[in-house]
Amino acid sequence: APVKSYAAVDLGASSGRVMVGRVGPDSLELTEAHRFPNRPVRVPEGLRWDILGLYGGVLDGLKAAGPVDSVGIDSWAVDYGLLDADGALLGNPVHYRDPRTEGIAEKVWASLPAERLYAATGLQYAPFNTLYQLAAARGSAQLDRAERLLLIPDLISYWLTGEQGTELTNASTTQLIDPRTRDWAHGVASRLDIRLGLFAPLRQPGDPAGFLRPEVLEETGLSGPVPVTAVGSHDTASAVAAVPAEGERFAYICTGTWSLAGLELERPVLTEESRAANFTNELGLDGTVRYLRNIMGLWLLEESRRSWGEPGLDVLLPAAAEVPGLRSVVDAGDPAFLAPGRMPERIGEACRASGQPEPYTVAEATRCILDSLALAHSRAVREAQLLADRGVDVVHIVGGGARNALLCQLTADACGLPVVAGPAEAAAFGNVLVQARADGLVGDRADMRRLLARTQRLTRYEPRGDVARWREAEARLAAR
Ligand code: LFR
Repeated sequence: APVKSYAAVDLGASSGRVMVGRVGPDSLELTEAHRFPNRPVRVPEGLRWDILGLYGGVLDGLKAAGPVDSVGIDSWAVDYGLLDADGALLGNPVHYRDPRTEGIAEKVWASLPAERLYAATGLQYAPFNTLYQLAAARGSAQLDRAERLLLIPDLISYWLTGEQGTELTNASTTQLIDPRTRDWAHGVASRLDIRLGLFAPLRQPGDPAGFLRPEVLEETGLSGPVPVTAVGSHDTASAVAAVPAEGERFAYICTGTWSLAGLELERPVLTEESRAANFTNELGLDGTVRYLRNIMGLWLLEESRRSWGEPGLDVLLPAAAEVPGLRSVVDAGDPAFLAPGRMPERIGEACRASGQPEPYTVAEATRCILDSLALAHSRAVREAQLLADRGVDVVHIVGGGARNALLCQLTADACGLPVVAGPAEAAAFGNVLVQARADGLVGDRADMRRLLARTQRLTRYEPRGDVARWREAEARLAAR
């Protein structure tokens, strides 16, 4: 049987990559064709994505990838580019960490109460949900002139193919989708005066999304036709598709810049308790719901390393493993950590405010961050089970953090459950597997997961039985 090749374009908050997946009936291999930095740029108007730079990196990557049977694109969620009536991009896409949405949610809730918004969309409150970004942009010259809004992967796809669409899993992060109908939330949009006509028609993961344009073929040296396939274009949707789990009794944590911790469900949970606990119902493959909580993730460490002069993880992690654990913890779900800058100071301040010692050395600060992440992971896994009435026996960690043995062990300890770590490049795997499935090479979601479990090296961490200490640390935060 043939082995086929698929290019996965995976754009993350700090780097983009083009990976090549080779898929056979019983084989799955991923190699990196090209990796390039994603450096947000601060201009006088605010924090922006260098989208042309990213597109250039994608073209370089496709060239390095060589002949492939199709291409799929995923990226972080919620952000978008606006196009004018000629299809030209109106300005650089705004970064979700840009402060323009400060104070906007309260204004939105004045016309549509938060409770009703949650019941209609199932999306957790985050200041950067596309809905709030559009509310913040209301009346701007750019939005007034816009005829089309394309989410980041859909914009890259448009430039590659000339065709426009709005892929569903990422559309669900706009807060303009009803998770029950998996279609636009018309009532919400009209109430908030958001033009749904800005969005291109919805498409599903697995749908055809056009062919590389002749100019793209020329620039990349590929020979056509090369189809582009819509994948779970939200990176988290692709990553969850690549959780190598068996059955249903598992939780997942997608770790990278963010930690996304939760469950895969068949139906959304839209209760008031769920809203109060800030769980989100994003849409996944095949009618599934990604029921999860956003946790600040390794952003806390990356931002801290930036202000420490970029010490390597090979030095930081062993040092952090040596210092006493659970001395101080912060709430890693707190939006107070969203903006860039002064991260170690802000963490120190949060420790002091909750009556805990401030980390003194870099090793202590690193340990505080990892303990805090593990604690937030365990809280999300526990609360998701209660709110969704679904028990789990194992926690899967995928994404970059799966390589961080200390974080994986601490998460197992805090959860009191075994952790299975890997694959680290989950988003790219999910991207590739959805293309292979559209191509008829793999079967359903369970087959995709079985193929991963059989072919990828996974690491298991057993809990070390000190859950009570973690609950005690959690109480310090709650007492605040
Ligand atoms: C992870 C992610 C999260 C989303 C955040 C912002 O890369 O896509 O799922 O909440 O980035 O878009």
